[in-house]
This record gives sequence, C-alpha cells and structure tokens, in this order.
Amino acid sequence: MPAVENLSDTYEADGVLPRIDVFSETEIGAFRAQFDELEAREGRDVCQVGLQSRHFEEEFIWRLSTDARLLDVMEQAMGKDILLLATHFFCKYPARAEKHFVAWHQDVTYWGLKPPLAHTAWIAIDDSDAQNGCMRVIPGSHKRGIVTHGTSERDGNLLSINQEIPDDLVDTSSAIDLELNAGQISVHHGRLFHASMPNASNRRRCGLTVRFIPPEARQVESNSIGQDWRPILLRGANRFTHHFLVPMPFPLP
Ligand SMILES: O=C(O)CCC(=O)C(=O)O
Repeated sequence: MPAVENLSDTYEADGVLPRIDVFSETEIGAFRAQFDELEAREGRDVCQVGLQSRHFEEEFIWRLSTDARLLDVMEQAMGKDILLLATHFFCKYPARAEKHFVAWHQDVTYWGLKPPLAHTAWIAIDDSDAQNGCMRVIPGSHKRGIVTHGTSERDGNLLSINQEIPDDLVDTSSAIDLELNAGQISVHHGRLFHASMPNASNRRRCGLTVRFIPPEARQVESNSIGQDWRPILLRGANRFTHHFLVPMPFPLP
C-alpha cells in the first residue's frame, strides 16, 4: 500500500505525485504479459497511441485502472467522487526512424469538459526513465490556468491534434523527470504542463494513462478526436447527474 499521508497537500501544491508503489513486480509482470499478447494481436503501430478506452473489452486494462490501491491514491488527489473517463496507452518503441515524442501540453485543453477538471494516473507497464522517454513535468504549473496551445513544428508529436504549448511559456529549467519502475504510478493534474522526450534506448516504454474526473466536470463539446466520453462511476456519488453514466464492463477487482 502506498503511504497516503500528505499526498493531498503535495498534489495541491505541485499538481503531481511523482512515484508511488502500487503493483508488485509479480502483478505488473502478469499485466505486462497480457499487454504483450494484445500488442502481438494489434501490432505496434496501433499500440503506440491507438489503444484508447479498451478497458471496455480487455479485462486486464479494467483491472489495472480500477485497482483499489490506485483509487485510494486518486481519492487523496481528487476527493471521494471518482468517475473513470478513459484509458489510453502511450507506448514509445526503440529504434524507430521517427523520433516520437509528446509535446508540452495540458490535458484538459481539448477534452470538452466544463469545468475543465481531470486527473491522470500514469501506470508504468515497463520501467520508464530519462533514456527511454519518461514523462517530464513542471511542478506547480497547474496553477497557471489554461494556456493557449499552438501547433508543434517538430515531426513526431504523438498528441492527437499536434498541439503544443508555445516554447516561450515553458520554463524547462524547472522540469523534472518522472522516472518509474514498472508497477509504480505517477499522478498528474489536468492543467499540469507535461511532455515526454523520444525513446533513445533499446527498450520499450509503455505506460497506461487512466483519466479520472469528478462528477461536476461535464462534457459540453466533443473531445479532440470527435468522440463523446463514456464515464463510469467508480467511487462516491454522481452528485451532479450531468453525465450519462455507462455501466461497469466487468466487476471491480
Ligand atoms: O506517456 C507519455 O509520454 C505522455 C502521456 C501524456 O501526455 C498524458 O498522460 O497526458
């Protein structure tokens, strides 16, 4: 179990929880084997960023995303009412000619939510470090409000509409790497500035992002890929009844 004391204060101040033990080596090894099997079925091109909200069909993704230990951490970060909004793998493969990266951005910019509130747990399926392109974040940047994003001029941005915060708004001298061992998670606020560099190693870097919202965040526009979210109530109450809630595809683990 992660030590939960002070997580709320840290999250409030920094907008990020850097390194929390959730899944044991054995547990994450078993999940990784299931991801490997999915990857063999779907191919790397799909797995890079194409596996979105597959928790509706793949029980192992549901179990990773709704694990009670992970939800305990999320409760510290965002409060008792927790809706699962989406899941999305970010897999950066080694030795690809294209140098895929994730440009500096804030998650909630194009998600069509009002108020724009969301929180992400990033689950390390593989070890994730500076060499294979772990997440980089700017602690405290979630307090800057939502900034206008431009379009990246660099090739290889994995974001859905090639969005990027303009360079002059990003102070990379205060950025930190979120290095994680497989089975650990980090949590970041939907307004936190974050990015990730290309994978310069010979190892895969696979992470599962799990997006959570409180019930007051309702969808007022389609998201950046033109879809409606399918939120699922995991904990607490749907106090605002804005969402057309979707039933759980599997029982909670
Ligand atoms: O996994 C990455 O490299 C980026 C993930 C990301 O941008 C996100 O969680 O919003």
